[in-house]
Amino acid sequence: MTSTTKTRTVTIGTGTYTLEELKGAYRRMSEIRAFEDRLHIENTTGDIPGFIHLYAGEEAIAVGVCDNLEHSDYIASTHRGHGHCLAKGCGIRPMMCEIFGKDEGLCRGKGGSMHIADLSVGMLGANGIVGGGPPLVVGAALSAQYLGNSGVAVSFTGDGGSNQGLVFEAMNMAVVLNLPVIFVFENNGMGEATGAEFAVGSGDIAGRAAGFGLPATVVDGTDYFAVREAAAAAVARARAGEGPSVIEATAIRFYGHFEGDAGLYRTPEQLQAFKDSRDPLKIFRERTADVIDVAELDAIDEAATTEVDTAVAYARAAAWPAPEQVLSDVYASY
Ligand SMILES: Cc1ncc(C[n+]2csc(CCOP(=O)(O)OP(=O)(O)O)c2C)c(N)n1
Repeated sequence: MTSTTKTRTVTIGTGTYTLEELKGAYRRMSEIRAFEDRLHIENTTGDIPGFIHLYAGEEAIAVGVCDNLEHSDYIASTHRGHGHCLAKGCGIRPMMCEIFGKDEGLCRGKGGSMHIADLSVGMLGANGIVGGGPPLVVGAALSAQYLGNSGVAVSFTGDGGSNQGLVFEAMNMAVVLNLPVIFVFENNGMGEATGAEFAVGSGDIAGRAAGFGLPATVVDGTDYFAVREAAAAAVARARAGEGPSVIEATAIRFYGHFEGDAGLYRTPEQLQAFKDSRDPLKIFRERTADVIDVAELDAIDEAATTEVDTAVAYARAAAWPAPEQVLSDVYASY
């Protein structure tokens, strides 16, 4: 790492960042962590309708990718979508209202955790259909290519989702049409309770890209800088009209598959060892230890917790959708 106080920029890996950019990246990861840690507790009250799947442990993937994107670019998420939403710019309060089913939620309380969408920031939606994101971003990228606006579209898909047939169709079509797409595979080693080493044939998700003629990179998804650099290269390639690519990012999810999962497929000791060695926030702190004071990062954590506390209180007190809204937004209108 090198730094200059004159320009206030820091070089980490092959990237150069201002201190404000670094603190912003940490803040976004910290907000995701605070959001998910709080939902883990809130869910036990029974006041959250539907299932929730928490993203803690994978923060560096969403933030490392989305820090290369503009609001005019598109992402398509998964059932584990809160981190992607926050990283792409969805607000903490309207997301919390959505998860609590309230009228001020991003989808007026009708989507809930697994269907949050906010087109104003290019967030096409969380998705209960495993493997559903890649075909969506192929469509979004086709529109960007047609309009010639240099937009890119990114899908996030799990290791389990990587085995879905429509993912392969989407990859093939992206190559055939030379679309500005990045397929990000979040390999957290588990699809529900099934290990990726059992369910992923060959065990090599990124290796499958070669079959479509797609460039692919494998990165440590717990290292913000590794993800950020890999995504920067893929985004630059897509914006330059050089076509789609694949990133496989490895990480560990810190909570169960869904809230309520007994998690019997890993011991508390194994989980603790993962948390000790593969926590993206801790790793970010280590990599920036020479340039950012610990106290500043602690203050960012505290502010994130306070913002989430405020959002929960707001969402709990917020109004339910009016009964007459039940059929609004059910069908698209043009
Ligand atoms: C098409 C489809 N098949 C099965 C499911 C049930 N399901 C929900 S999440 C999940 C596991 C997904 O694992 P992975 O893609 O690795 O994502 P992770 O949960 O690890 O983030 C499955 C099988 C579903 N929602 N959609």
